[in-house]
Amino acid sequence: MTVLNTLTSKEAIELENKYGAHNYHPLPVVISKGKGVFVWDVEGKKYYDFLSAYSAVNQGHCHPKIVEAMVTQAQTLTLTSRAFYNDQLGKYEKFATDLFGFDKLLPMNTGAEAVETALKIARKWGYEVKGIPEDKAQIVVCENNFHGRTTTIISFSNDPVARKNFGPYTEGFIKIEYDNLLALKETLESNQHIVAFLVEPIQGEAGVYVPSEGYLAAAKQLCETHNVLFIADEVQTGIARTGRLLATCGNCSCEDKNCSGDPEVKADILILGKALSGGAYPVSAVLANNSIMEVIKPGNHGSTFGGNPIAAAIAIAALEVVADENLADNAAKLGVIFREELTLFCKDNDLVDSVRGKGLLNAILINDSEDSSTAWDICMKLRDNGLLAKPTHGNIIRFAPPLIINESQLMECISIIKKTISEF
Ligand code: IF1
Repeated sequence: MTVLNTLTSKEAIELENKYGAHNYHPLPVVISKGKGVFVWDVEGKKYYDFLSAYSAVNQGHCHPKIVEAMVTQAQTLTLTSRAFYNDQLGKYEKFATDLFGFDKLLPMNTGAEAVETALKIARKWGYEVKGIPEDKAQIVVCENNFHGRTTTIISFSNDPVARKNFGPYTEGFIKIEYDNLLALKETLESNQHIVAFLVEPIQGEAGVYVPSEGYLAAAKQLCETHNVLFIADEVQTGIARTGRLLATCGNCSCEDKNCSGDPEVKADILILGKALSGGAYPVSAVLANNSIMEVIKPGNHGSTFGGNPIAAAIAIAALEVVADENLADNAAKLGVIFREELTLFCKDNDLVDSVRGKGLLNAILINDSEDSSTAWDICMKLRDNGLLAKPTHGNIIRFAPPLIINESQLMECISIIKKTISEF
């Protein structure tokens, strides 16, 4: 059988169903082109993208500056492995460490790999700097976390779908309630072997759960008191998504125009992925200061593709776009409008319970049971009306457009969302 260039949506879906593993349940739409905030399906229908590849495409689809960096580098040098130096990686490491305010960066490819990297660094730091006895290191994590899908990461997930029948599980993790400072305090006080606290500044997969004001700063303070590393997983919240360059902005040098970061919350280990590449390429990174990062020695960790020249060139361009186009400010400003408009809508609509989020990472709660199909049905109708979004946890719909969206586009999308839901 020949795989034709021009498939219909139906044919493309059938191919994936037949020849691909069924590890996803996609919305039935087959996208073949993207530009800015829009994507087009193979039949030429245009949609607003309100998922942004799970926040990887913050800079918008096929951003010309990112594509240009990618193509130019692809025509020059793609991969050397880390057995040799390449002329792009150092430039990128300097650029990113200056921007985020850390001494060093360790480059990887996917978010899960970067999380794994952070866990390894924290454990090694625990043994070699903190003086934890061999094999006793513990890392505190939060209930309902999402940090990726490797065997170790799913070991500390409490989502049965992600976890069941993938054991035996990796040891060394203590789970506490998210947004609960007392739980963190008691755990840190009662266990001398804790090396790190791993946390999402906003829990994405859990349904865009924003913690109480001051939670992260106080958690960081508790970690400092107990000589425990505060690891921020900003794979999803980072790169301007929540209205600042980072949700845990620390003393990064991202300039006032892009950042109103809370100076009290600076991670000891920062994990980035997704929009670090603007969605053009898998690029992830772990950042830390020398006192932590220097526990990693040659041979301790790495990846064939991590730090490759294409990734480095793309990441610089992707970060420049965030600053050049004031994406953090735009996300902050439009996020306020989005939540105001939908909060008003909730008041007269019984189907939408509430809206929550920060910047342009938002979700609505559908007033129906978790196992109902209402949120899915709404997403199908949104699709028909030209807007793509996806439910999470059954009754929650996440809305995360590219951060380059403008106010009139956002208003149009808000009216599509209102009209669609009103029809239910
Ligand atoms: C999927 C959600 C988003 C992440 C955080 C690490 C990773 C992720 C905070 C791993 C990945 C994804 C992956 C995705 C669904 C998704 C997601 F629905 F689960 F919550 F973004 F909204 N840390 N998040 O959110 O990064 O290895 O995937 O590059 O399809 O599994 P990765």
